[in-house]
Amino acid sequence: MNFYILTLFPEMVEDTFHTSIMKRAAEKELISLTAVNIRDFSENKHLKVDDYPYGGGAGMVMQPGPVYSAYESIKEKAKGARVVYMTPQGKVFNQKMAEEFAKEENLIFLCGHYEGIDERVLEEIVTDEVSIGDYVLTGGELPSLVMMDAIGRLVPGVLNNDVSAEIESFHDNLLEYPQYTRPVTFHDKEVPEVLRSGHHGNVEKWRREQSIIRTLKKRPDLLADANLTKKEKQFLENLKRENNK
Ligand code: 6GU
Repeated sequence: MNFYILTLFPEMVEDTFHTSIMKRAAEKELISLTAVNIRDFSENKHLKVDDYPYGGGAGMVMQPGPVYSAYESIKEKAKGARVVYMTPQGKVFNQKMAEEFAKEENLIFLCGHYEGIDERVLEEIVTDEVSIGDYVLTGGELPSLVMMDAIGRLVPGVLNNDVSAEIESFHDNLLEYPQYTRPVTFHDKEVPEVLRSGHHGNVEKWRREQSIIRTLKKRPDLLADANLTKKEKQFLENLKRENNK
């Protein structure tokens, strides 16, 4: 997976990206990041890339020329890549979208700043508009880092344990079950007996049930799209009935 990012703050993205698991994945050449500084394509001797909005109003708008030239500088290498514009007006990012984007070979992220980017260049190059939630940030850099982390960890080989990407939170639209490690007793609380029993089937069943219990308690909205067996649906109905007593 090759990520490209068009930004006014390349160091911010590169430094954060090249940390921990993504750093190791980049060293293994499973993923790569190319940050393009939009300012390098300024058409102005002061390296300005923004100007006042036509029609008036607060703030500055990023000019179309430098954004387009930055895009052109990588478009051959990133052949056929989707161009993801990070904006609070976009579709709200979720795990399903991460899984879809993870199938791509190249992805280009476009990060705006100030009051936004001239509409004409957006119309020309953007294929997807994505937001990371209903709040406003100062730029698209943090959102694109969020997306690259969520997508990068799905690339085969990036996580040590290749099953862990599947069984974590949001697999089957359920939250993750509780985890325990040594010691057996901490502050008078014991690790559940079933996890120490060595009975694989019972452990699996207990974990699935805990996932359902947790999802019902913390994120009941997820259950509408959860992948449950007939038995698990019955278990969920019993839980709801118990809760209503
Ligand atoms: Cl993608 N950009 C900005 N500027 N703010 C956001 C966002 C994106 N997602 C949530 N808030």
